[in-house]
Order: sequence, then C-alpha cells, then structure tokens
Amino acid sequence: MNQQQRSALLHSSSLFPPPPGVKLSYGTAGFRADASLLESTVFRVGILAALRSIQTGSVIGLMITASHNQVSDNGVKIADPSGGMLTQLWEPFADAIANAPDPNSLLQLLDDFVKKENITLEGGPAARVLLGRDTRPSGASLVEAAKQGITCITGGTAIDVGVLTTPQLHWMVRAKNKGVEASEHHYYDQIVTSFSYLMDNIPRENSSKDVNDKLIVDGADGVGGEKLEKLKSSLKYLSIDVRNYGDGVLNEGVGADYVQKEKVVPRGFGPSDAGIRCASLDGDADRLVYFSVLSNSNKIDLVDGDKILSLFALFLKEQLRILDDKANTSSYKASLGVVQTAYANGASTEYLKQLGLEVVLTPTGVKYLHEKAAEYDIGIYFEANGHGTILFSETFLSWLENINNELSSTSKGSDQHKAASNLLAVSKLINQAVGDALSGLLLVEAILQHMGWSIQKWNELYQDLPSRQLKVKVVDRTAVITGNAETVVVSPVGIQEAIDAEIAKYTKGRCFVRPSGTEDVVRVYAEASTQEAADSLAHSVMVIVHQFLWF
Ligand code: 16G
Ligand code: MG
Repeated sequence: MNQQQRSALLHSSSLFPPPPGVKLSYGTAGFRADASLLESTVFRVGILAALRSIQTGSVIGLMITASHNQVSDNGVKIADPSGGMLTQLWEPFADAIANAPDPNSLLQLLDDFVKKENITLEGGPAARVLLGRDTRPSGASLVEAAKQGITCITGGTAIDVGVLTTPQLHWMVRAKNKGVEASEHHYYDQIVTSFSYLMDNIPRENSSKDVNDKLIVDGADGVGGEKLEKLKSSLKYLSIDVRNYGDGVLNEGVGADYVQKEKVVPRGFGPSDAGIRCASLDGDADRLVYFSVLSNSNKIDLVDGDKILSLFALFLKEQLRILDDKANTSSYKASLGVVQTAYANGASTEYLKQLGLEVVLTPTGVKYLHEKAAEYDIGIYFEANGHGTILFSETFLSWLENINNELSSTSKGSDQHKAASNLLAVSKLINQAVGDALSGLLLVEAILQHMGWSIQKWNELYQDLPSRQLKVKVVDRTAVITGNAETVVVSPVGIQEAIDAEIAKYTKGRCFVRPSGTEDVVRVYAEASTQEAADSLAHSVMVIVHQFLWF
C-alpha cells in the first residue's frame, strides 16, 4: 500500500469513528444494528467491497437494509460477483475491520489483509461497487458513508442505484458481471416477459374457476410493496391489490416475518378478505409467504416457504417428466434436488420424499442452502420463513436451449416443447442470485393458474405438523455447538442425550436447539402430533437448555 493510499485511509476513517463499546458481527446476513450506530461500519464495509471488487476484477454489490427489523434499525451486506452472498472466507475479516478501535489499527488490518490476499492496489483493475438501499430513512446517509469507504480506495467507483429490493441489487450485480443489461428496467422486463410466457403456455382446460386472478399483497410498508405497486399494471392475467406499500410504518404489524411468526392478518387486512389469496413480502422483499384469512377472524391459514417449495418442486418435476417422455431427444438426466433446513416442517420433508425427490438439510442461513442447491442441475431451496429460489446449472440450461430449439422446429406447440420452454421461462423468471419475493410471487401465481388450484387446494398438499418455537436467554450462546445441519447438539456434552430422552416421549416428536445468528438467544424448535405435545416438548427442552447453559 503506497503512502498516498495510507493517508487517504487514515484521513477518511478518522471521520467515521466507531461507536464506543459496540461489538458487531457480520452474522448470517451482514451487519445489523440501530441505524445510529452504523456509519463507521458501513464506511468500512465500503472499503471491504472495494477490495473484494479489485481482488475478483468484478462488480460487487453493497446493500443497505435491515430486512424485517424495526424501522430504526439498519444493516449492510455485500453481494459477491455471482450475485450471491459475500464469500464466507471474508466474513472474519469483515468482523475484524468493523471492530477495529481506531484509524491506525484499521489501517494495519487492511495492510495485512491486502498482502495476505495478494490484492493489487496499484496498476490493477479499479474497484466498482453497486450501492443499493431499502426505504429506511437512515439509508440515504449510510449510502454516503459507503461511498466514502469505496472511494477512499484509489480509483474506486461507487455506482448509486438508489432504492431497490435486496434481490434486485443481487440480480444487477450478477447481470453486470455476465455482461448483460443490468438496470432496474431490465429486471422488470425479464420477469414480466417470462411470467407472460408461462401464463400463455397454460393448458386451456386448466384455466378453471377454482383459481381466480385476484391476489392481495401485503408490502410490509417497504420497498417491495412500492415496487410491486408500479409493476402490477404490466402483469397480464393477474389483478393485484397491493396494501401497505409505504403509507405506514415499515414492518410494524406487517410483512412476511410478522405473518409467519404471529399467524395473524397484517395491518390493513381483515375478515372481509376471507378466502381470497393473499401474500406478504418482508421489508426488503427477499422473503415471501402466502396466507388466507379465516372467516370471521383475524387468524390466517399460513402457506409458508415449505409449501412454496413443494409447489415449485411438483411443477418442475412434472415438466421434467414430460420432457423425458420424448424418446428422440438426446437424453440428459437432470438432477433435481431440494434443500431445506431443520426448521422445515416434518410433514413437508415427508411429502417431498414421497414425491421421490432428494431432500437435503443444511444449517440455517441462505448462504448454506444456496451453496448446496448449486450442486444440482435444478436445485430448489427454501427456508420455512419464505426465503428461497431455484438454481439452474449452466450445463442443463444450455442443453435445454438446444432441445427447445430442436423441438420448436420439429414439434412446435407439443407438450414436450411447452415443457422445455416452461423450464427456460422459470429459469429467467426466478432470481438466480438470491431468494426474491417479487419473482417468487409471479412463479407461484403462474403455477397455481397452470394447476388450476385455489390457495386452499394448494394448502392441502399436506398438513403441517404442529410446532412451537421458543427463545432461551443464556449466559453464552456460543457454548452451543451443533452438528448434522443443526439437528444435534455436539457441545455441551450430555445435552443431546437429555433432549433425545424428551423427544422419545412424544408421537412424531422432533426437536432441536441452535444458537441464533441474529439475536443473543438459543432457539428451541419442537414438533409433535398435537399442538399441546409440541408446546410441552419445546418447554421441557427449554428447561434442559437452562440447566446446561445457565451457569
Ligand atoms: C437471517 C438469514 C435467514 C435466517 C435467519 C435466521 C439470510 C439472508 N438471512 O435472517 O436466512 O433464516 O437469519 O435467524 O441469510 P436466526 O439465526 O436468528 O434464527
Ligand atoms: Mg429480508
């Protein structure tokens, strides 16, 4: 690092002192805290993004959002060149620089890291970072802090793309690095075109009365609602009523997280919506759940991420089967895999296995699911909380393009041709970079129309097992070490045996504990054949956690 670069870093970082006594961690989804504490962190993440851009010779994304957290919080995370999450290898460095106490120690850390990672600061490619933010009021000033961080690396350019959903920013990073058009307009163009294509391909006999074109969407008073409100008029065959698109307080009694956890209607919904298909986005529109309002009540029937996954899996499996029926296509056995976490309802896992699908579990957090799903030709991943997407391998997509062209000349309009083009349209509609509530919603809508299913019919695919989640405050949650995709506790020794002994008392009992990645608690999840049993199992295990960890 030359002298000019050193002084630029020292000078700029002295303008962004870290708040005293605050320790931040990159966690499962970037840094998050009260917005007033974040300027220094965001400035430093700007530096980090610039270094990552130089190292990879690619465009990097930096998103300012705290997703479903309250409006006074904010956060920052990085999108890697593929559009996915920042490589896990850099997370410890992110933690280290965020917590460096003063400009000199920050400079020392950067100097060491640049050497260790062979990052060429002079004469190599210049850093380019796309900067996006959600609708939080604190976003604008944090974007300025990020710009200072990016541009204090010599030659660094910050490209401010304004207010976007998190998945839009990830999509843009991916598109830019593939050398294709990457504006917000192109994002809409791609999803609207592929959605229309899928809708036009629907077998006429399925356009039944069971499924109507009306959908009500809770926009969480965030960026997703705002964007959908603008997008909806370009969507053929679908009439969307967007509520909570920015007129109320972000995430307050609204949004996918609220709806999924509380299982009640979000603000602005009520008994008069009973029976209508409803969906809810989270604050940065990377999570999606569906629900229907029960009559004469504020309670809902929740259709969660597991059911969205099941719907997608069913549809894709069917398209692959139709395609496979064609004897004279050059055969390609596409691998189809489903990725869940331990939070997936046991009934969903059983249902998917009964369909003959390969189901694997990973630890909680999108980065783990995404990585696993990328191992298949078609990898579908979802967390129960509504975050997920479908990944297509390059090899499979190029085979599909060829077959589609071949079928288009030999048997245009045949079932096989439609199946091939449906699969291609899904790969364009669904965000390949990260879970995306807007594109996920359009795919759900297209598939429901295709099947001719109402939300009730969809919800009946299987019956969720009753479950209960609890939080336990402990002295040190890092003392809990889990294994086997968080399904067992490895340490403290003896706790798993105690949990197993409890589980054995319940029919269809299943229970696991894990330290939260976003809150200072240990989480308990329990499932059993009745709600009372699930509650009781969760409670007994909470007591065990206390016994082992409250010392
Ligand atoms: C983060 C993760 C989400 C996970 C949640 C678990 C991303 C983008 N988000 O929000 O996938 O479900 O953390 O929270 O990775 P917990 O560790 O507090 O239970
Ligand atoms: Mg989110």
